[in-house]
Amino acid sequence: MERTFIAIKPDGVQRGLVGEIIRRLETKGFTLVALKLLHPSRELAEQHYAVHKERPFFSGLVDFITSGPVVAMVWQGEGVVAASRLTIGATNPLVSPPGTIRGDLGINIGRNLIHGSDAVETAQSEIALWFKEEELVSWSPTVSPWLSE
Ligand code: IDP
Repeated sequence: MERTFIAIKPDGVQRGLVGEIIRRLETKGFTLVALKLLHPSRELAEQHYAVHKERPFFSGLVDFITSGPVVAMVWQGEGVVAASRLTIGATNPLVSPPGTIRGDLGINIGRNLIHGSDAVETAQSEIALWFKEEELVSWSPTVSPWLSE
């Protein structure tokens, strides 16, 4: 079953939106398989956003992600990588449609609340970066027959 890495950024934690964001992912039908609260190191943040290291916003982004606690999670489900990106919404909350997490709750591109892996391969490397194998819990919700055919 497909898995993705999702993180509630420091603005989401500071604004008290952890419960609301997790509720949206749970009610969509994704399965939570790992969760922890941590204050990311600069090294972890730089590795996570390595693809953006030449961009002008890189150091501000690393400052922001390391500015407070982050909720790191792994979610599982059919097509969860692409489907959770739809639930999360566009990178810029100002143009993210209502109904999406960023559209309903986000402020602007530099304070967009949440990260979600953009592809299956990225998800695998981000999960390995943020979690140890033994932190992932394999389980099947008892509602599974009602979640997929
Ligand atoms: P994504 O988070 O929707 O996948 P990416 O383009 O991968 O978007 O960018 C990663 C993160 O970098 C964004 O979520 C946002 O926090 C930040 N970011 C992207 N573009 C800008 C920008 O132009 N200014 C400030 N921050 C940016």
